[in-house]
Amino acid sequence: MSRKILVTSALPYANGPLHLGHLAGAYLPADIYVRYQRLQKRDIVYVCATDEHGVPITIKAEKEGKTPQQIVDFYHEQMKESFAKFGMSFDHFSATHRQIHHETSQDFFLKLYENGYIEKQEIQQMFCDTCNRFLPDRYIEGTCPNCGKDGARGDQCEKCGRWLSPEEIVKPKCKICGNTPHLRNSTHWFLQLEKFQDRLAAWLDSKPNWKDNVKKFCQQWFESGLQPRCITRDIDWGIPVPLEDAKGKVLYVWFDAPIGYVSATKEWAQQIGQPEKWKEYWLNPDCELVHFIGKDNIVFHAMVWPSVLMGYGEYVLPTDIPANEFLNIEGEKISTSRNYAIWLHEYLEEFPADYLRFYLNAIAPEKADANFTWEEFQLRINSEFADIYGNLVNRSLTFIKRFADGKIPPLGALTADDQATLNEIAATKAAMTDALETYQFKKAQTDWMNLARVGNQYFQRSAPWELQKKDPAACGTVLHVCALLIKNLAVLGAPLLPFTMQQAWELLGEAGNVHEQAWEQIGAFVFQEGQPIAQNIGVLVSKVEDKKIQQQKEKLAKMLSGAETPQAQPAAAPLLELQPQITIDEFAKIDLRAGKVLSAERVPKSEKLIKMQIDIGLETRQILAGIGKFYEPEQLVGKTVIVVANLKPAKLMGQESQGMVLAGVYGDNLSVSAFEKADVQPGAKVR
Ligand code: B3M
Ligand code: ZN
Repeated sequence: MSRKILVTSALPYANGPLHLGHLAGAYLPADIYVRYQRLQKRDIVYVCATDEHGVPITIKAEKEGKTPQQIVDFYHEQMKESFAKFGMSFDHFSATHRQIHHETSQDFFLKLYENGYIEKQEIQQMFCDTCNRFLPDRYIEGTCPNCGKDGARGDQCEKCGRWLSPEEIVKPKCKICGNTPHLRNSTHWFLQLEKFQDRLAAWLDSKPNWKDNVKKFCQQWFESGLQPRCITRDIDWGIPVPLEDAKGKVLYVWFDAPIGYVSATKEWAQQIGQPEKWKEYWLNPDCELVHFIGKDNIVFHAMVWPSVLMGYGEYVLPTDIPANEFLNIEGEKISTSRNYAIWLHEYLEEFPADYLRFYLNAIAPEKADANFTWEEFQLRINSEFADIYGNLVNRSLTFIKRFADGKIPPLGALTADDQATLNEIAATKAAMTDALETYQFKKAQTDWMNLARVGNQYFQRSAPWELQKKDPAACGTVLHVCALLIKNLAVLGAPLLPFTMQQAWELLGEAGNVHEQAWEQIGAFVFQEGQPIAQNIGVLVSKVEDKKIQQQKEKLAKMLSGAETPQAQPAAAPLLELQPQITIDEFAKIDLRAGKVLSAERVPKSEKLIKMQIDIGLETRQILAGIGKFYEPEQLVGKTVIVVANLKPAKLMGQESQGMVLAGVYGDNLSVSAFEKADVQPGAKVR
C-alpha cells in the first residue's frame, strides 16, 4: 500500500508580505519534499493557509487605519500570488478566518473542554488605563526575565526563544501608547498542558531521529515542567469561545492556528468533491503527518499542538517536525519591524524563481542559521547553475542540432567511460532518495549538481567536436548519453527547480510534464528513435549581471539606514575609477586610529560641516567633517569611528580640523565608518 502523507507549512500571518526568511524556513523545504513524494507516487496532500487572527493582525490594522478583515484579505491574495510564482505546490491554500475553520476550532475547544483538559480561571491581566482596554500579550513589551534583553514581547522573547507570560515581563509598557499597564481581573480558559507531560515525553522518546533543535527545545520545556496555558483572549478579532459564560472572548491565535491544518484539509476535500476524505489522513494512525516550520514555532508544534491532538483523541500525531533555523541577510537579522528584508514579490520582479530556490536551498539553514548575500547568490547561480548545469544542457543540445540534424542520435556500443557515466545516474538517484527522505535538501541538491558536473566533464573528455570527424557513430552515442543525463537530471531536479526542469524536459522534445513522471523510472528512461529536440534552444540558465547585484545591495543598505521604503528603487551612481597601486610602506604612512566621538555640533552657517571632539586615546582632537546632510550631531556622539590621525591640520570656515573621519561615499550618499562593537579602545590602531 502506498504511503499516506500529510504535509503542512507554518501558516504565515496575513499581516505583511512574504520574505526570504519565510521561504528558507517553512516553505521551500516542504515544497521540495512534497514534489519528491509526488514523483514517488505517494498518496500525499500538502496544505497551508494564511493565519488571520491574533494581535499580529490587529496591530497591523491599527497601524494602517484599516479593518483586520481588509488586512487579511489583502495579504492572503498577495501571498497566494507570490507563492504560486515561486513554485509552491500546495494542494490547498486556505485562510483561518473562514467559516469552516471557525467551526473546526470551536469543535476542538469544546471537545477538549468536555474531556476535562480546559479549565476556567479568574486571572489578573494587563489593562491599559489610557487605552481603556485589556492588553493582549503582544501589546506588552519590556525586558525578558530570562535573558535580560529588551524588546521581549508579552508572549515570547525572540532573543532567547523563551515563551513568556505578560506578568513575567520586567518593566512592561503598553505598545500602543507607551504607558505602564497594570493588572485587572478577567476570566479565562486554560489548557491543562501538565496533564499531557508524561504522554508527550513518551511520544517524543519514540522519535529518536528528530532534529536536535526540536528535541533540545522540548527537553528544556520538560525540565521546567509544563504549566496550564491561557487559550482565550479579550479582543474582538478572532474565533468566539463557544461557551455561554465566555461572551466577548476569543480563542488565542496559537490555539486556533494549527487547527488550520485540519480545516484546510477539510476545505480541500470539499473542493475535490470528497468531503469526507480529510479523515483518511487526520484520523488515520498510519498517515505520516509532517509539519515544516521555522525554529520560533517549535514549542507550539512539538508540545502544545500534540497535546491538543491527544486531548481530542482519534487524531494522528505529528510524525516529524523538521524545523529550520533562521536566515540572515548580508549578516543582519531579518526584521520586518525595522523593514530589513528581501521581499519575495520584489525579488520576483527581478530574477527567476528557480534562482532563488537554487541558492536558498544551497545555503538552507537546516542545522544552523544561514547567511544570504547577493554576491554569493550571483556566484552560485553563475558558476554552478549556469556554468555547470546550464552549460551541459546547452552544449549537448547545440551539438545534437549541429551533428545530428536536431534528432537525438542512436545509442551505439558503449565505451567503459560511457557506461561509467550512465552508472552515475543510479548512484545519484540512490543518494538523493536517501537525502530527500531525511529532509536533507541541501545535500540532495549537491548530489544533483554533482551529476551535472559529471556530465559536463564527460562531455569535455569525450570531445564530440573531434569525435564527429573520426567516428560519427561514437559521437552520436556520446550525445545520446548526454541527453539521457539531461532527461534524468530533469526528473531528479524537478522537486528542486520546477520551472527550469520543465523547460529542459521540453527542450529534449519530451511531451507532457516533468512533474508527472515517476521517480521509479529514473535510470530506466529511453528516447524514441530519432526523437527531435526543440527547435529553439536558447540559453536555459542565463547569468546574473553585476549591475543587478549592485542594485540589490544598495537597496538593502538603504533599508538598513532607514532611508528606503521597500518599494522605492535605489538610484544607481557610477563607481569611481580605481587609483594607481601603492606599496605597503606607502599605506603604512597613514596612521589610522579608532576614535570615540565625545561631542558633536553643527558649524554655524554651514549646512554640511559638523565639528566633533574625538578621543583618540593619546589626546582629544577637534575634527570638522562634511557630513551634516547625513547625520544629526547627536547621532554621532558615542560612536567609535576611524580617524586619519596624522593628517596635517587644516582650516575649515575659520576653524581648525585636526584630522579626518573615514566614511563610505557613494553617489550622493555618505555613511561614516564606525565600529560595530563598543569595546574598541580609543587610540587602537586600524589596519
Ligand atoms: N503564524 C507564526 C509565524 O508566522 C504563525 C505560525 C502558525 S503555524 C500554525 O511565524
Ligand atoms: Zn495604552
